[in-house]
Amino acid sequence: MSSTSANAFVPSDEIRARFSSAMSEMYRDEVPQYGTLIELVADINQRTLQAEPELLARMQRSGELARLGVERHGAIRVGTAAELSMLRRLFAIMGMEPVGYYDLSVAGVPVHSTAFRPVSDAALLANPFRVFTSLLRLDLIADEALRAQAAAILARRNIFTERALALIAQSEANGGLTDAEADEFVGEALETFRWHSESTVDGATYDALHKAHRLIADVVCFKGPHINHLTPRTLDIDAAQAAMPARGMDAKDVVEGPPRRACPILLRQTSFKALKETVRFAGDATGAGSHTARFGEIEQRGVALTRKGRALYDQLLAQVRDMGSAGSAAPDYGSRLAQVFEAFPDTHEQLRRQDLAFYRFTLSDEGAALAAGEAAAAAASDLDALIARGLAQAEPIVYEDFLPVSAAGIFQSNLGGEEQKQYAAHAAQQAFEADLGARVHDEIALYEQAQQRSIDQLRSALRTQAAQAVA
Ligand code: OOG
Ligand code: NI
Repeated sequence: MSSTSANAFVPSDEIRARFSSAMSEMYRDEVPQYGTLIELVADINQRTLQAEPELLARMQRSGELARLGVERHGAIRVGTAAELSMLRRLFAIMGMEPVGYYDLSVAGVPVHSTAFRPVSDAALLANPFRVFTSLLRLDLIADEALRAQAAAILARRNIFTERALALIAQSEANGGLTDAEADEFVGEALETFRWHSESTVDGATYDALHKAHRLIADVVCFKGPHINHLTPRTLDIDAAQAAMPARGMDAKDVVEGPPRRACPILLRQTSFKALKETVRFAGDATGAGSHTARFGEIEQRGVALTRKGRALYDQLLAQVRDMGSAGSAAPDYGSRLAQVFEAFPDTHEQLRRQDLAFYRFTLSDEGAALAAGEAAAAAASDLDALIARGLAQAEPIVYEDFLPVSAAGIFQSNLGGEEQKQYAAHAAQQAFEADLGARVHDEIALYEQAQQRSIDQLRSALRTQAAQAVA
């Protein structure tokens, strides 16, 4: 490739931004209630920022304010290894790589999943769009004949357009896509995620698969992996949850994840429940059936936790669940959650000093103005000392990933009812990666590296300052 044509390629961040906005537009058309949710979240974010000038200032500093409005994730479910690995290639064109492994079988959902997302600091800041992607585990269907039938149905479909496949291959060969090709690619990729109200199977087949698990019917009976929700980021999920019914939304009973805190950690999520939609089954010209799959979700993101912090989170959450159910049948869930999580430190100072959460360290204005000798000494001193002296500051690194227990709660509430299937829980990460055709990134390692990079940059800036002043 000559450098001139390479220069004409559209950056992957830009393709991702175009794709995520096209997806959002398509979903708003398909599911008007999602548009209402977006408006609600925008209102609440604006009010929160007005009420919390400190939050506003911090988000401005970190560059996060600019991405707040485009902040979202989506989710899809596929049926075969071939579909999953082609999706990996499709998302790679948009700078999205598989991060994390989520075993949902523990929660009675016969899938395992990863999230395709940008990984570098700059790419995340440019546009953080992620797609939670689940692969159906046919091996968890007990009925052998039904399992074979599902596999045969899946083997017959092709979820990608010819042109999308050609553009993926072309981008891989050439190292990118031109402006016109990128637009074409976005349009073609979108086709894969579109809703199809016509099922590829007859009503009896749908019913049989549905009976095995609603999710199996959702994956197997349609032409493609329709996007099943999109998720804007809210700065106050409790306010958004409370405001949903007034805007006509049937909100999920509980907010998933940690309780409300002064220092938000990880991820809190809630959704409006999936809508019942009309579908037509193959060979059935007269009657129309229905299918429930698509919903809208909101998320509030907090600081990413270290392995130690995550272990504490998992332990406390398990404790809350051991005390009773997490569903609508448990009106005391919120208070149990709040009570147990009192054991999780709730100032950024404590979270950082106890090595529970990740931070991005930057020089303060004072730090950047240090004279040569002082800069040299500062470069060698430890971070706590620099922070105590006001020479450096620690900004929370936002958690960009998902939580398996929360994801299970989101799945469950949108599968209708309190359906609980028992599967022998066994994570199958290696099998998943073989199907994907790649290893998934270890999400915690990514945060560790981001924190370390910020420390290296801070020290190197101080050293440069020391050297320059001497010269
Ligand atoms: C995915 C549910 C998981 C989340 O935000 O945790 C998810 C699905 O229902 O396909 O999106
Ligand atoms: Ni989601």
